[in-house]
Amino acid sequence: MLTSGAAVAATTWIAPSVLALDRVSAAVGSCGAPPVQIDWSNWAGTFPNSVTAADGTVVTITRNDPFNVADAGLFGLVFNGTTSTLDNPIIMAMENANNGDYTTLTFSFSTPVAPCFTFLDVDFGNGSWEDTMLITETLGGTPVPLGTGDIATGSANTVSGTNTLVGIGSAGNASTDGNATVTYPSDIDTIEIRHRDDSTFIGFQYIGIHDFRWC
Ligand SMILES: [Ca+2]
Ligand SMILES: [Ca+2]
Repeated sequence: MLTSGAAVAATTWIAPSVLALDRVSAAVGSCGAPPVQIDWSNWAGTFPNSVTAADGTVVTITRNDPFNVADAGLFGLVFNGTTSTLDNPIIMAMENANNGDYTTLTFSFSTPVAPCFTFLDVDFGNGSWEDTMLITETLGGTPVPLGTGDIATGSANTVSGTNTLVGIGSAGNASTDGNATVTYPSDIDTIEIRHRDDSTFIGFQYIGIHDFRWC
């Protein structure tokens, strides 16, 4: 069960970040036109530690839980259902113990690609959780910057600082308010996604990562 989403936030519609039209062709909450290369539904209920994409690219996934805060029954596993309107996302879930605790998922690609994918439920509960995503990527070991224009935010999150997406409002489990789509402007071969909480809240929080697409 994914129970941390608060009641649907109220709302004033907030314009998503402006994107170059050749980067993303769909609205917030869904990755654009490139074909689905990895549909996580094929690994529902499991941790997909190594997968072969539709085009043959092999993607290896590793989990890191340096503070021992991950929810063992959810962290890195593909959710067996639909949440935030999208089916079968990989879940990052934790019960942080101290301000700044985090978990990490690292995706390593056998050949460089420029993927896009949608985060689910990156949100903030007033006086409780604050999902903070530090997204770093490299090509041959060299960092590839992820600019503000490369992340189409939802109304419950915003880009805050370099490669950082942070929750600013609560998103219900059936809404797209906490969804945000990342589109890489150039090739990468490694993506590290760190789920952190900078609030003093101690308790359960989660985010999701939907299908990977690239041309
Ligand atoms: Ca799917
Ligand atoms: Ca969340």
